[in-house]
Amino acid sequence: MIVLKLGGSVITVKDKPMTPRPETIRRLAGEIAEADVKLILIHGGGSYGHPVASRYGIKGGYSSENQLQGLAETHQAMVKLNTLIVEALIKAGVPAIGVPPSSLIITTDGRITELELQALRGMLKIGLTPVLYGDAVLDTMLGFTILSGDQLASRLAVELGAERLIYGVDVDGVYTKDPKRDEAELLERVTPKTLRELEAASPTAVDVTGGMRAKIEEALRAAERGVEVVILNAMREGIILKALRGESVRGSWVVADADD
Ligand code: IP8
Repeated sequence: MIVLKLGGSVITVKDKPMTPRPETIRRLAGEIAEADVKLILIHGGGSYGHPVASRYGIKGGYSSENQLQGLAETHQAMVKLNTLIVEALIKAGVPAIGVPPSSLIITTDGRITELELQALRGMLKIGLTPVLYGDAVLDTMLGFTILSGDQLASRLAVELGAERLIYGVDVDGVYTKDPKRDEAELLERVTPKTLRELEAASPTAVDVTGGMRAKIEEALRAAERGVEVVILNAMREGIILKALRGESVRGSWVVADADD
């Protein structure tokens, strides 16, 4: 079984509220259909979930009653995006089913502490492709918060014994510097040590590019539990198909059991 997380910047135009990338979504749905593997798909919020969540301060938890409206709107924005993805998959011939994380998960200070897996296990067993997303969820300390698709993907990969976890983003992987601003080198292998070095040498490399630091930290959690983890560029045509098939692709492999 494979867990694939598609970043919000891949499937939406990040700086234009509620703007999807229908062509990219269609292409990716086609690649997933062609790969024909047992899969859980998770997607990020992009220009759907993030603007409304930040307007109401949902991540920081409960501070006033009018945030409840914001929480509802955040979730609904994600449901809309999820519908676009699920519909594209169904059209491509994948028996995809949208699953709202807020119904299965409770966090404690932002980390998943309750996770109901029965339905997901059953769906995978009969050959359905569950499609989840970063969501507004209840939190035992904060009241509510935002659960990132990155944490969800890593946790599901571990709990469901995935052989591979693929993070599809809009850059080729982890760079020594911010590739959108500076001349930078792609790291084909990322270890806890590389992460520490990156943070010390070039904080923007791990911070600016869509929260790369948090992504690497989540990736390492799965790698530590034996999952093969790769961060790659889902904007490149055909790369998701190859990665799902286990063929070699350009990207950054995240490994925990390094000899360093
Ligand atoms: O884009 C957060 O998921 P992410 C989604 O994976 C929301 O960080 C609801 C903002």
